[in-house]
Order: sequence, then C-alpha cells, then structure tokens
Amino acid sequence: MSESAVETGTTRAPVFAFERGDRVLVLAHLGVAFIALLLGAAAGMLQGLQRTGYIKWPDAVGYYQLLTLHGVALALIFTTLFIIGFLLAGTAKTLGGRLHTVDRVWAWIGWIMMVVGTAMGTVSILNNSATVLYTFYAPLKASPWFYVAMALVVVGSWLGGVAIFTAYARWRRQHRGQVSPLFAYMSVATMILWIIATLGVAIEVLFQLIPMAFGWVPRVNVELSRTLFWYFGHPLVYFWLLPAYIYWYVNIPQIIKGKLFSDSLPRLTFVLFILYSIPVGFHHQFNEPGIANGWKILAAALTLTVVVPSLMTVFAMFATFEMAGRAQGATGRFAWLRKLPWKDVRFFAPFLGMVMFIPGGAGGVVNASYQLNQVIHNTLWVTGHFHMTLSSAVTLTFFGIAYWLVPALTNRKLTWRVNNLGIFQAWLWFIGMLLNAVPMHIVGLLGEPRRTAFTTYNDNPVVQPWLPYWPVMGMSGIFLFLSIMLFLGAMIYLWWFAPRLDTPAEFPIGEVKDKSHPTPMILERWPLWIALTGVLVLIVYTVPLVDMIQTPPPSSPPIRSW
Ligand code: HAS
Repeated sequence: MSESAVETGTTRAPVFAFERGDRVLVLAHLGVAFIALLLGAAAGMLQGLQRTGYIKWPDAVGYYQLLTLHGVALALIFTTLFIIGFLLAGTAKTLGGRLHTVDRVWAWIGWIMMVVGTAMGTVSILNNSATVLYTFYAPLKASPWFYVAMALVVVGSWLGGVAIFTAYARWRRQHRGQVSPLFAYMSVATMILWIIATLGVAIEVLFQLIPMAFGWVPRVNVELSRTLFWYFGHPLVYFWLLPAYIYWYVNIPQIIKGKLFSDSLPRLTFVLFILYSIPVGFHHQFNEPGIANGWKILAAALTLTVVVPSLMTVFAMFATFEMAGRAQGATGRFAWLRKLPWKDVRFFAPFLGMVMFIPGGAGGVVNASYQLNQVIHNTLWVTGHFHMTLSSAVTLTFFGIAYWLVPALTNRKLTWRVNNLGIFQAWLWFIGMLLNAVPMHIVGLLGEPRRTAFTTYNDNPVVQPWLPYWPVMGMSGIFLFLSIMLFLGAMIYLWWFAPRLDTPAEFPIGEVKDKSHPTPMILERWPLWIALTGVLVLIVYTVPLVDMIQTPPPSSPPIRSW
C-alpha cells in the first residue's frame, strides 16, 4: 500500500498510488468500456438521424440493427465494464490499498469472459444475425451465439463480483467487529443486487433462449420469458445507478471540500435498493395479459417504495452540499451554492447528472403509477425517461469519475485545459440530452410509439403533431456524438499523453462529519438482507410463475422478423 496525504490549500487531500496489478486490471475494464461507448454512440447518432427522417440508409443497414448495437453496446457492455472497473478501483483503495492475487485472478477470468462475450455479441449484431434489440424479447430469434455471448458477459460480471466479495471477506476477517469502509460496503451491495437480479435473465437465456435458438425446442413460452427478463430488467437500472450514487455519497464530499452527512444513511439506502428493486419487474408488464391485476398493483406499490432511497439521496446530497459550503464560510440561505467547485469537472459533470435526474426520476414515478402507465407505455416517453436517467444522471457521473480515475491510474495530471474541455463536453452532453429527452416525453404523450423505424404512417393526421419535434431529436444525436468524441479524445490524452505526476494522484474519499452515532452493525448482516429479499421475491413471483408454467399461454414458434 502506498498512501499518504499532501496539503492542498486548506484541506488535506488523500493521495494514492495503485499497485501495477490493480492499475492494469482497472484500465483493462475501462478500455473495453470506452470501445463499447464509441461503437454505441456512433450507432446511436446514425439510428437517431435515420429515425427522425434526416437520412435514409441503404436497406442493407437496418434501423433495428443499429438500434440493437446502440442498446447492447451502451446499456449492457459500456455500463457493466465501467462499473466493475470503478468498483474494483475503490475496493482496492479502501480495503487495504491493493487487491490480493486471488481477487485479481477472479477479476481477470471475469474480464476475459466479458471480452469474449462482447466480441461474439458485436459480431452477431454486425453480421445482422442478432437484430433483437437490447431486451432480446422472445419469440424473436437471434443467432444462438448472441445468447451465448450475453451469458458470457453476465457470468464474467459475476466473477468481477466474486473478486470484490473475496477482498471484502478478507478485510472483515482481519477487522472483526469493525464497520467496513463505505465504498467497499456499497460495492458489495451493488454486486449482491446484480447477482440476484441476473439470475432471472440467466435462467431465461439458458433454459429458454439458447434451446430455442439452437432449434432444440420448437416453441417458446413468451410470457414466462418476458417475466424472467423483467425480474432482471428493473434491478438492472439500479446496477447502473448505484455506482453513480457511490460516487455522489463517497467521493464527491471530498472533492467539494466537505464531509459525508452520515455513514448509516447511505448504507441503509443501499440495503433498501436490494430489498425493493427486485420484486417490481411486473411494472414493465402492466399491459400484458396473463398476470392478474393484483400482482401488478403490488408491483406498483413496491415500485413507489423503491423511490424512497432516491428521495433519501436527494436529502443527503443537499445536506452534504450545504454543509460543505457553510464550512467554507457561506452564511446566507443559499450562499453555500456559490462555494461549490463549479469549475471542477469531477464535480460539475455529475452535478448536471443530478439535475437531470430530478425530472427523470419524476417520470419514473409516472411510469410506475399503474393507470398513468397506460398512457405512456411503449411510447417514446419511456425512451425519454431512460435518456434522462441512464444516459444523463448515470453517464454524466461516469464522465466525472473517468476524468479523475483515468489519470489517477496512469499517474498523469488532469490539466486545467482538459478539465475545462470536460466541463464543455458535459454541457454539450446535457444540452444534447435535453434536446433528445424532452421532445421524446412530449411526443410520447402525443402517442408516438417507440421501437419503431421511421414512418409517417401513410401520412396519417395523427403524425402531424409529432413532426416539429423530429428535427430536434435528430439534431440531439449530433450534439451527443460530438460530446462523446471530445470525451474519448480527453481519455486518450489522459491515458497516454498528459504530463506525468511527481506525486501520486488524489483518490477522493470523503470522511463522515459526525462519528458520534455508531453505524448499526445489522446493516452489515448480508445473509439477513439477502434472505428478506428472497422472501419478497417469493411473495411477488411464486403464484404468477407457477401459473405461467402450469397453465402456460399459447407458446410461439421462434420468429426471425428481419
Ligand atoms: Fe425507470 C422504464 C420506473 C428509475 C431506466 N427505466 C425504464 C427503462 C429504463 C429505465 C432503461 O414503473 C426502459 C426499459 C425498456 O426498455 O422497456 N424508473 C422507474 C422509477 C424509478 C426509475 C419509479 N429508470 C430509473 C433509473 C434508470 C431507469 C435510475 C436508469 C439508470 N422505469 C420505471 C417504469 C418503467 C421504466 C415503471 C416501465 C415503463 C414502461 O411502461 O415500459 C425511480 O427509481 C426514480 C426515483 C428517482 C428520483 C429522483 C431523485 C433525484 C436525485 C437527484 C437530486 C439532485 C440534486 C442536485 C441533489 C425520485 C437523487 C441539486 C440540484 C439543484 C437544482 C441545486
């Protein structure tokens, strides 16, 4: 371990040098994530321009093929690799300063599986044998190798989780009775949530989609496959969100020269996410037959409870910001806002993400409300919702992380020029996302369906009110692609060309303000939280699943629709 503290102005900033083994491991994860980002962003811009009528492709390049590449590369590959890299970095730092060989071996095996899966999946999409979108709903039938690829990515990600668990278990054995470091605790919670969630999609892929795609079974139970997918699909969004929350709770307080408002509150928040995020998948299936209304109402109620930990986070963030500002001398009611480091991309990019998460989260509450969902389901509103949440709140936070983590790993300096470029790039992304997601919400309310290629529905009058919004949505793709190009350019510079640092870089880990209230040890009793989650899952899913299996709806032969 090589950790010390240097004086920077009025605060002591902890600096940290990664061991070579950890540095290479984390960079390997981030590198693949950035390649996926490039592919997904290019596909996103092209399909956006095509969908809004700006360009017309030769028939050989299908809209749905580009949309599949966009969704898989960004929502599944970029996120997973980036998240595991980030969690491994923080685990190494907070659990003794380094990962042990056994942790690294697990993580490398996982990385290899994810890379092989990514390559196989990308080839299947590019050769047009897997145009099934990122949700790969049955009975759409992709090449079996696409499903094998997705299985490799999922199992590989589990091994990344095993690396985090082994490091954490070792630390706890060596520090009996002590509360674990917050970053590591939250990483463990994130990976527990991920593993419980992915069990659903793993069962779907192994027992339904792979046999269907290889032709071992003639038909597929569609309702069951969608239920297994959405059992996974909703907690998936918290697998994306929780690493962003880790950065907000743990790293940002140090960056803004403040302290954590509480140690227990973020832990409780993460436990609540494990408990409530999983048994709510039916809210993606409100409009599907074959699931009794009572289960859907229960899912709606539970979904509203999963909003609570995010509301707790709003409170904690405002408290953290205000405390930091006041500690630096702010006195007026809102004067603390002026003390925040607006010129520091490590704070500013995630802050823009937080701002966008306010309407994004409110839209989620609309989606979750059973009756209102009837208005927006399968419209572009939902696409707008996840561009405000995943593509804005989460992605802007990942930008902020990358501007700090990449130079910290390569021992290079985040120069003020790159910092300023990052602020510009974050603005470009934020404005691009506003131009993208706000019109999507509006045309969604006006009834425009999602997951549909460009069409004017034979110039039906119903399309008229949508038309003014199309050029704006199309243009947003250009803003967003430019922003990604700037981001990747900055990453290349920080990886290979930025000036070297004489002392190790800063690894911002915030301290807790008030340690007088000890953190309840029950929050660290994982078997209890996993068991309670299991009980909730059993309550919500047992009857509907048994019903779907015992009295299955008419199944469908696999279909290749392209
Ligand atoms: Fe969602 C559909 C409900 C959050 C992603 N969601 C989706 C899909 C995706 C997605 C990808 O109930 C589409 C899937 C598909 O392809 O079909 N979602 C919710 C609810 C929440 C929610 C209730 N979603 C997310 C997050 C995502 C995400 C997070 C990605 C990361 N969603 C749904 C439902 C559907 C759905 C239905 C199905 C719709 C359908 O019919 O198909 C909640 O978790 C949201 C809670 C969030 C808040 C906001 C808190 C705000 C914070 C920022 C504070 C700001 C500060 C800054 C401190 C309540 C924490 C200070 C600011 C100053 C101005 C000073």
